[in-house]
Amino acid sequence: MEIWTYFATNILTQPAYLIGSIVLLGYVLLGRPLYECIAGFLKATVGYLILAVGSGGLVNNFRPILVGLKDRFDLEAMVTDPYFGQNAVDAGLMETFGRTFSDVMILLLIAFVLNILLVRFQKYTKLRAVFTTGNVQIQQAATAFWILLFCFPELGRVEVLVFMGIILGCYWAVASNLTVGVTQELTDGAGFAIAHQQMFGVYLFSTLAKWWQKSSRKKSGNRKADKKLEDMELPGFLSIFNENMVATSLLMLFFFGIILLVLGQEYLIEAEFMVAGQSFVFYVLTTSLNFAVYLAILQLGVRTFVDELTQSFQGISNTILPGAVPGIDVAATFGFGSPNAVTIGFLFGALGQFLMIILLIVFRSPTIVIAGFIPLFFDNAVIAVFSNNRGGFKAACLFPFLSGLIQVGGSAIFATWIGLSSYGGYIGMFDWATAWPIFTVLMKFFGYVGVALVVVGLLLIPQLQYRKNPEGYFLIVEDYQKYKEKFGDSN
Ligand code: ASC
Repeated sequence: MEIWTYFATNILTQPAYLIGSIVLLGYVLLGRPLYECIAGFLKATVGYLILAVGSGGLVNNFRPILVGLKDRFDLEAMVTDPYFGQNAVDAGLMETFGRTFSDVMILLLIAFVLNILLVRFQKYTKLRAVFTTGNVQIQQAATAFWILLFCFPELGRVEVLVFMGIILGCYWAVASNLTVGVTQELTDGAGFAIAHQQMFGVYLFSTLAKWWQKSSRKKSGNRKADKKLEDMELPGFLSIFNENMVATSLLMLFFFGIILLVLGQEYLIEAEFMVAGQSFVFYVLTTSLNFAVYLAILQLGVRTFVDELTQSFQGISNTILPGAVPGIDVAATFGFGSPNAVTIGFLFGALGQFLMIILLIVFRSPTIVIAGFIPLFFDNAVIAVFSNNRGGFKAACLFPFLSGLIQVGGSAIFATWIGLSSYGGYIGMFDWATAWPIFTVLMKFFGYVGVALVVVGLLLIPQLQYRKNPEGYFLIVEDYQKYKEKFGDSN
């Protein structure tokens, strides 16, 4: 157990080292010389750490600004953010259920091993993805623990671990597997899937985007599709938006300019965002431009490690886990497709979230939501990236907007029902405002039968995917170029 805890604390829950180790193992299995294995490990780990600097920079700079709205106006509100969600679970567990949760590492062991076994027995399970994003697994485990106690307050320690291990292990394997095809399509066969918190959302909106593209082709009669963001050339002064860094800077200046103005200089000084005497104009400018800075860092990180991962994973998928792909952080997709989609997704997601927050206030919802940065940005940006890739620019605007509405509406209703809202936070990510509430309804109303329904229902999903194209289902990960020749590049 000590060895496992050491591994889980330092590697499994630290994706940079987990991805680095996977690359190392992959190269060793490929029989590469030791110095190449070490170089691969270093490049992958450094690349992932760079990605973490980018995504951490975004989170640490922009989350406090959005949460500032709560302080500034003294609101009784719940923040939708995975870290706030985890804190809320910690704060409420003892009072609500008389429990503490210290078995996270054992839980991760059960779920991780189950995920690997499900992929190992792929012949029967049809599962292809191994979830490697340990930092989000912990947040999800905390929320799932609360949900399980809400459904089964009497459950003993061992039963909790077994149920959660099975449900989470299946969710990670199945939902990540759902994104394999669309991610191969986006990245032209980079050989990874998404392992994060909006995997059902990515699949849902990618499917809708494909359908949208088909119907807009039909309507136009001449097989003209909606344009993708990267194919649009804006004319005249608008052409400055063609350049991603300029577009991001201008749009964020507008977006955060308004929010910072609403917060006001006085509050910003009082809350120590600014120091007295500092120029407000330049503070707003620097803060907004930093968005483009961190985004550029994030994309550099992706470029640094994805190549290594793609090559080295062949070593693993040729030997110990045939037909497998690693599921990695959603931010890795921001290095593909149109970089402007990331910005567009964030803004339209914000529009949807803010509209739903206004509706909550108008209809006197018992729970008011403050939009947390992580669901707002990472969910909606990725939904836009995939929607744009399949459905074009309009889909990249509409779907994040819908997702924004759903994230806030779903989280407000669900967190109120299960009692987490009164502790100030909820994870708020797309799957946790949609799929998990459905699992919870099943378990709450059908008891153990409900648990079985969730597990069987999840395990059926890859079977249905496989049925749709048995010939291409494994080929898409084994040899994407061959897959494209056979089936075209849209699956
Ligand atoms: C999350 C979370 C983060 C970010 C990061 C995105 O859900 O907890 O820290 O998203 O994984 O790169």
